[in-house]
Amino acid sequence: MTETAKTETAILGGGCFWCTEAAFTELAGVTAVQSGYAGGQIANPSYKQVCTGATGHAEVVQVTYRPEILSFEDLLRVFFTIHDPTTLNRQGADIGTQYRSVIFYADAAQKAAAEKIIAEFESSGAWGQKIVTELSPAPIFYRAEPEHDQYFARNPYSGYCNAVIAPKITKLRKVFASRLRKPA
Ligand code: MHO
Repeated sequence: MTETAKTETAILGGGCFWCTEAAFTELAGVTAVQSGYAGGQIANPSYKQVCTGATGHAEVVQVTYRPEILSFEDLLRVFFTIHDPTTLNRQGADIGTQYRSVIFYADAAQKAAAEKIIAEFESSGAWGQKIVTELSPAPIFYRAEPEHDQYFARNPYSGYCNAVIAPKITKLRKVFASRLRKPA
């Protein structure tokens, strides 16, 4: 009889979800990454609605991971490396509350871990400025439309993917080489 491996989930917003989905998918210990929306005022928002910034949702990913392989703290270290947590409601050219940096924590342990890793990155001076990442209890997560699934994998040469996502993936592979999933 095989035992089902224990998994946990985290909801993280680090700007455009095509980017964060692509990055987290590369990590060993991550079993699923789903793009979606969280933290806004209406139920079942569409991409078009979220893009206006008017609904209050952030673009997020729901990451399912095996904590004995990848701890929540290590997942956050990746999170704080692959997006800029110092620009309020903005990632590069993407501007608006839908691109805010946010950790929607599932419980008190995730909240405490988030506070710890934020302090770690602030004191290391990695970003040189104050971290503005929002920390809020996890609200309802709404899946994004299927056309956003594996967006980078399916559209690697589109202008945005090439200009914005590819450099993040390059950084991830360099900084977290030892944490990448082994090729199948
Ligand atoms: N500014 C980009 C963002 C993509 S992202 C999934 C675009 O509109 O293509 O929000």
